[in-house]
Amino acid sequence: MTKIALTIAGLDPSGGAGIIADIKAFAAFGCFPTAAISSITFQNTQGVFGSESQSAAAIRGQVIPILDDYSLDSLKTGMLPTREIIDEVAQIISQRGLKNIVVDPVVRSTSGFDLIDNSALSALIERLFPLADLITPNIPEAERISGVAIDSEQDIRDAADVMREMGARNVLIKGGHFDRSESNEREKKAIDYLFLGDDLLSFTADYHETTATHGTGCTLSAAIAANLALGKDLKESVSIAKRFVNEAIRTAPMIGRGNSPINIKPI
Ligand code: PXL
Repeated sequence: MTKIALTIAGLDPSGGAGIIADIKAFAAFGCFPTAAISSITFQNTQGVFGSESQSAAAIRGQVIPILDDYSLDSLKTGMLPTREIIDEVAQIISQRGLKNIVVDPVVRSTSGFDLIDNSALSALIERLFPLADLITPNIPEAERISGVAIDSEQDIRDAADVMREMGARNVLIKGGHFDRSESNEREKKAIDYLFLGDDLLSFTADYHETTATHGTGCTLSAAIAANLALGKDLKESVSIAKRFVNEAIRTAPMIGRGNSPINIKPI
């Protein structure tokens, strides 16, 4: 049985992040990819130079015909730049009873471009967190959402608690952005923290000192959604996706003049 995954996310025309990364990740796990564009961004490996958000009607116009035609096995959301888009996506999820929802709370690009405004961020928290099976903030995102400054593992727990109080059932905080200035164990490891209900699980991978990181967040959440579509549970999906992204970073093609896209391919 072919499993079908949908991404609602931004278009990065240079191919590293957003829906192109999501589609590649879905396909790498054998899922049939579908995609709706929330925003057309203007960017390359060196930075994001602007974006044009789609209207809520354009989101509905793209997504409803897909849902009328296919039975969806999972949904991943990425960059959702406006409150109107977020309200529309939340309404579609509720109305259609969609399952296996991974929300990547995309806040800003690595190069510092704000991909979402404050009003949209509060809509994301209020409307989408309660509908998500998993949210996948990185450390800067977890800090902006929770208001907790993260310098330690305890801070990560505190930030996760705040986000769970906001309505997120399960939270994956990605440790790739941890400050590595002090030499300790974390210096050589990329640790992700999965708060699964009341349990905390950590996933450790070798940290690669590299600039080839463009698209890692998108790819991870899409790979988790793909594995949920295949019927894996959340813990196994995160574990498989983490290894997948780590390998994609390790074998990145080093193209472009900035942060190279990672190598999203079947393993
Ligand atoms: O990694 C965050 C992200 C998500 N989606 C799109 C992006 C970016 C970062 O640049 O461009 C479309």
